[in-house]
Amino acid sequence: MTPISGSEVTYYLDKVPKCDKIVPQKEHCDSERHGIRQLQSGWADGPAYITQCPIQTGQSYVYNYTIKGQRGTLFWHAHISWLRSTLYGPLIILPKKNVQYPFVKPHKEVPIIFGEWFNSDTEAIIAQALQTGGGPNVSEAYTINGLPGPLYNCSKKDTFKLKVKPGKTYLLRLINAALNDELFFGIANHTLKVVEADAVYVKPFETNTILIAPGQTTNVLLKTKSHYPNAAFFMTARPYATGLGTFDNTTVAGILEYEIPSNTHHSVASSKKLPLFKPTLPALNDTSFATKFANKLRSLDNVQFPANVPQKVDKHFFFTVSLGTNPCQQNQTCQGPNGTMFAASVNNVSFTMPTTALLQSHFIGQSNGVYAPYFPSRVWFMHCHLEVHTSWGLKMAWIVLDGKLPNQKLFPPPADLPKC
Ligand SMILES: [Cu+2]
Repeated sequence: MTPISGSEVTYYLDKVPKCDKIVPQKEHCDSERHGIRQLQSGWADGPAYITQCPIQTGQSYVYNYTIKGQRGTLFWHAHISWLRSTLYGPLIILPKKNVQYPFVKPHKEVPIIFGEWFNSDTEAIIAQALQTGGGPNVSEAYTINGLPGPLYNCSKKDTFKLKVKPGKTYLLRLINAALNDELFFGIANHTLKVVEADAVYVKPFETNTILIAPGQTTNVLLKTKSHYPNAAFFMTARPYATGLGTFDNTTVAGILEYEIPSNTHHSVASSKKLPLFKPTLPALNDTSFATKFANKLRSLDNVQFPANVPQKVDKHFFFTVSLGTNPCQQNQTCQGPNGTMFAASVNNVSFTMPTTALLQSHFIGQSNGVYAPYFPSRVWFMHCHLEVHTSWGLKMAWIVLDGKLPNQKLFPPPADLPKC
């Protein structure tokens, strides 16, 4: 499989509605703009069989929605089965014109998107796992901007290189688009300043390593060394894993390279022999680091960017999220723990995908057997972003009824919404 490197889509805030267009190559597909608040545009949210039927083979579909009150790094990805393994890209919302970042203006902005590389078809991998009940085969490599880097066999020429100038500040927009793995990331001999997470500004803090879960984004400032360092620096990512299952225990590396100053006498040859430093990442199961890192994330909460969280709770919900097993069917042998089948659930229910989109089937009024009791005005898919857990059933749908106010109602679906 060949990863499709994401084309960069830039959105400006609060202007005319913008669209993005996903053209699937060979399989049924649909895509989600991960993290966009779809205000009265729930039909454009994307998850297959939740807010729409999949885009059929050879077809394209244009999503039409307006972004309001959001800016930062998000990403878009396919949202059916495991197709997002190759179909994803950055979605960058710039601040409104003349609105500054709440941090130093970067010299340059660079999206860095982590992916997961499989040598075989990911649809076959998950189909096999669901049949046998065992854990799916793990990926062969991780990638940075589609490139696995020199720590894998024969991949030296497929290395992401970030060329920088001394004494500048770079904004790295980190996105974890891997399917199943939380990742540590660091750059040798450099400190990162975290300034944003999931398109929300945070209280800046410095760290050598960041931890980023699949589906998350983190913006960091990288201040380069004041002088040409006569060295190059690996930037590496590898998983944080504490479970019992198997996982891809490999390391992806890119290289941070300083531009050779024009007033010095470094030849091209000598630049190739530069020492290459490697970052030290936490141990694979360093939960103490993970906890400390998560505890540092605080909203910026200043006058310009207040943390306006709801202070009054109208209704409390209680959820249990679990990873467990189902018994093996008779006359079958299963490859889950002790001959069982892996399963996951929310409130002890493993969600089974419907065959018609929940939102659509309802709105059209054909809810026989698909969705019966009420009129769901909006449907939001809540699921684990470790895709294997979602496949095992760790997913559910929220149904939001129409409110009394005009802006609390769902519009009719777009006329060209794909059909099941
Ligand atoms: Cu997502």
